Amino acid sequence: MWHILGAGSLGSLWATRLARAGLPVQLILRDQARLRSYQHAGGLTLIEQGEAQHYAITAHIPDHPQPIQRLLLACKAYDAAAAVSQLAPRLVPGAEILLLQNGLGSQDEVARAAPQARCIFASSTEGAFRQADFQVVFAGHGHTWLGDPLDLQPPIWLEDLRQAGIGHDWSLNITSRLWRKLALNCAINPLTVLHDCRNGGLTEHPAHITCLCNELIELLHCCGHSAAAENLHDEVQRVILATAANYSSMHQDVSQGRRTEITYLLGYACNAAQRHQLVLPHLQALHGQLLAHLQAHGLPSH
Ligand code: NAD
Ligand code: KPL
Repeated sequence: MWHILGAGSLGSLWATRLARAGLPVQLILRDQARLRSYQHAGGLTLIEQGEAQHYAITAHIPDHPQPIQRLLLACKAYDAAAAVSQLAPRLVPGAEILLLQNGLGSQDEVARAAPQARCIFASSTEGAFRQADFQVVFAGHGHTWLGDPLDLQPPIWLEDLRQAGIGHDWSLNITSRLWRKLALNCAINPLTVLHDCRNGGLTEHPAHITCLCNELIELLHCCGHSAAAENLHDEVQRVILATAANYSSMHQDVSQGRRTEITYLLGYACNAAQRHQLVLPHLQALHGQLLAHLQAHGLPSH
């Protein structure tokens, strides 16, 4: 049984594809009110290339008594630890939690909240957004890397993902992958917010991007992730051009008045720099400006 917490964009994308492959799926929704509106919708709708398919997946709330062996955690990084703490009494010994959160920091928080479980980290380039409640659009096909820094043995359920058509690879260095994605996000996302532009708009700020990349490379080396630093600047430029017409995820969050994952992205990078007594003036200034921008827009700065 796949228990999936969070019927947002990624949770719905995973739930519908697993259910379509005939695999048993149960959604865990926040509370009775959300469960009632889900029941009213009658299930999840996945919209792929303009085609909508409906999946009547069963759902319950966190205090349901059913034990959990395998949990897909599909909430935002800032909700992850609290969500898992709530479910901790239901996790059987040897339970596995698959963590879809972007950035770094929430994985350790979850591991502390559920020490009895095996935590498998994911880094995904898939893209999905909610068109309406319980209706998700599969916007960008991509790939998901999965790994466990404490146990290099892949779990048997990777076969379920293959069956569901979820493109994936087992990574022997998932932490480095997460750092690489975090570095890309730190070089691109905050600047798109501060300049209120699409990713392509950053081609007008090449010197600033170069300074940020140099500091991120220094940080990655210092944190023992030299592989994640390789050709970072080239990849940042490549991503800016390849996604020129898109708004970054952080820009979308801010423009829609949603809380950002700043603590787990730029905030995490700046904290790591501080721990290593590294002075990274451009990154720290960017963090300060982003915090001020969020506060000025009435958004949480954590
Ligand atoms: P989302 O906001 O669309 O969905 C999160 C869902 O979790 C919401 O429905 C929320 O109500 C629910 N939730 C939170 N706490 C809960 C709780 N205690 N119990 C039950 N439900 C709870 O978020 P998303 O876009 O799916 O992103 C999830 C994570 O995946 C983020 O870290 C994001 O950065 C990452 N990610 C998203 C995408 C994407 O395209 N959407 C791509 C790559 C990575
Ligand atoms: O992942 C991204 C995001 O918008 O969050 C990209 C497209 C890589 C930009 O940082």
